[in-house]
Formats: sequence, structure tokens, C-alpha cells
Amino acid sequence: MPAPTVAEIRAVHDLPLPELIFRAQTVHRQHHAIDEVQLCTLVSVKTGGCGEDCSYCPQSAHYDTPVGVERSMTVEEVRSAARDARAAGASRLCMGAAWREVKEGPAFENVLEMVRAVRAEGLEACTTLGMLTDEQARRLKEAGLNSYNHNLDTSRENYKSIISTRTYDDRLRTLQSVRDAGIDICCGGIIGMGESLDDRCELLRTLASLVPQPESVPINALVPVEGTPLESRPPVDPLELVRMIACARIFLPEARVRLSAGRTNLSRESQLLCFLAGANSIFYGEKLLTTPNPDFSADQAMLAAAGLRPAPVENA
Ligand code: SAM
Ligand code: DTB
Ligand code: SF4
Repeated sequence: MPAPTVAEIRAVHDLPLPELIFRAQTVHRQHHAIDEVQLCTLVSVKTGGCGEDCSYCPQSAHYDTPVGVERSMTVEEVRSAARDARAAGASRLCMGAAWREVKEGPAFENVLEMVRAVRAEGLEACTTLGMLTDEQARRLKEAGLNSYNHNLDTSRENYKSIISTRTYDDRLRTLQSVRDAGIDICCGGIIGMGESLDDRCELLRTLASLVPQPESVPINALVPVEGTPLESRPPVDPLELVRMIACARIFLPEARVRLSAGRTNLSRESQLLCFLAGANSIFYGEKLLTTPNPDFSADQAMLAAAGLRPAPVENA
């Protein structure tokens, strides 16, 4: 399939909702098990004090938010989080660090050890650590890392109004290092930051034009946090999230599309509409990195009510 244009994506995005969902369902059924949802548990291995100025992020040192700088998690704490996540039915543990980039030294060695521990517990391991060099990506691969999360967040044009301390090209360079090391790419974005619908379609165009396309695409609804420049953004309309997810499904047919941050503001039925539109992954566990997420039991009940089952671990 040749890479779509923004106009083509926008035309699909604006279809009547029943038609859009029908098309997304059709693609979903061709490429994925229709009753399977991947459950990924997040842990914040290093919280707060980040040097970047991402306007949405409570962990940026540039803003006065309720999130402080915390001590890093130990390898044993991560191992125990992996055990709990697996017991609750998760197939992947995603480890986040509030870093601008990975620096060589004990903190990185520790992350490599965490990756090995998660793999030893029989889970897929994902990390999101900021910018990486080729060599660091290779070492993560060697430790057994399955996937690296590094979001493009929005369109290239809008990026400059959200973050000033790094560029879109910095982001693309790290994605290339991850790809070259043979690690799966998890790359998506955020809606609800004041971007236009064309900005959203442009983000999808960029994601869809990566060769190969990302293996997972997280779609986050902004969680406005007090003290950040985006603290007063109005809540995302759930149907806008449904449209964004449907377009991700249609234009990135093989990817796992993850209904990501923002689920605590969604009804069970809005979330099910997202699944109908092609989402087949969620973050699973009481907390995202610093903000709340539905608890395990609420998600288990939702999935059971809808007849959906957790995805098994891949590449065990
Ligand atoms: N520091 C690393 C980085 O930026 O790549 C990893 C952690 S960072 C918190 C991971 C992603 O979380 C960001 O790229 C952004 O898409 C998402 N995120 C952060 N704060 C958010 C918020 N308040 N609402 C929604 N998504 C958010
Ligand atoms: C992603 O796209 N969303 C996750 C994960 N990748 C690392 C993070 C969401 C963070 C929401 C705000 C917080 O909890 O700090
Ligand atoms: Fe730092 Fe990541 Fe937050 Fe940006 S999103 S401030 S890089 S932790």
C-alpha cells in the first residue's frame, strides 16, 4: 500500500461514524483476532525531574506539578512488579524513565538488568527512556528487550508548540536506532492538546509512512495535570478518540493499536466503541506513570462483559 496523504486520511477520519467503524472492523478482522486485547502494565522506574519541557508532562522539571523527583526503582522491585502483572494476566511490562536521553553508567546498567529480570519472569519487556544511541539500542536488544516506546506525539508542524527542547528529527533518529537494533517500535501520540484534526491525520500519515510500520501505536488522550502548560485543556470527546483509533487501525493495519492514557474519563461503553474501532491493547494496572488508570478488577470485569480475552505473551 503506498503511503496515504493527509487528505486521504482526513477523508476517512470524517466519514459517518458507522461507515468508519465498519471499515476499521473490516481491516481489524483481516489482520487480528477479533476477541483479543493485549494487556501492558506500566511501571515508572525513574520518576520526575526530566530536563525536557514537553507541555503535557507532569514529570518535566520545567513545571511546578504535584509530581516530585523520586528514587529509582530497584531491579527486585521491578521483578516483583513483573510477577504481579503476570499473575493479573498482563503479557507485557513497560518500564518508563523520565529521562531526556539515556546516559552511560550505573542507571543504564540497572535498566538492562531490569529488562533481563522481566524476560526471566516470562513477560515481554518494553522500555521508554528518551533518546538512544545505536550502541545503547543494541545493548537493550542483547538484554532481551522486545519493544521500545518513543512517541511522535503530534504533527511535525505542531510539535514545536508542544516541546522546545528537542526536535521531530531527534525523535525519528532514535526510532531508526531502535529499528536498526531489531527491536519492535511502539510509537504513537496524544490527542486533546489543542491540535487540529489535520495535525492528527498528519501524525498518522508519518506513522503510516515508516518502513516497516510501528508494531504498536499508543493513542493517548491528554491527561491534563495541574502546573503543566496544558492543565486547562478541555476533556477529549470520546468519539474523537474513536475516530483517531479507527484511522490508526485502517492506515496501520498490522499494528497493535493501544487505547492508552485517559481511560479513567471514559465510560465502559466508550471504551468498547474504541475496541470496535480496532483498539486491541490497553495499559493495565492502577497507575500509568504518575496518573491514575482503571484498577485491575474494573478492567477484568469490562473485558469479561464484552467477551474479550487477554493476549498471550509473544516471543516468550
Ligand atoms: N521520557 C521518555 C519520553 O518522553 O520518550 C519516556 C516517558 S514519556 C512520559 C512517554 C509518553 O507518555 C510521552 O511521549 C507522551 O506521549 C505520554 N504522556 C506523557 N504525559 C502525558 C499526559 N499528561 N497525557 C497523555 N499522555 C502523556
Ligand atoms: C504512552 O504512549 N503512554 C504511556 C506510555 N506510553 C509510557 C504513558 C502515559 C503517561 C500519562 C501521564 C502519566 O501518568 O504521567
Ligand atoms: Fe521528560 Fe518524557 Fe515527560 Fe518529556 S514526556 S518531560 S521527555 S518524561
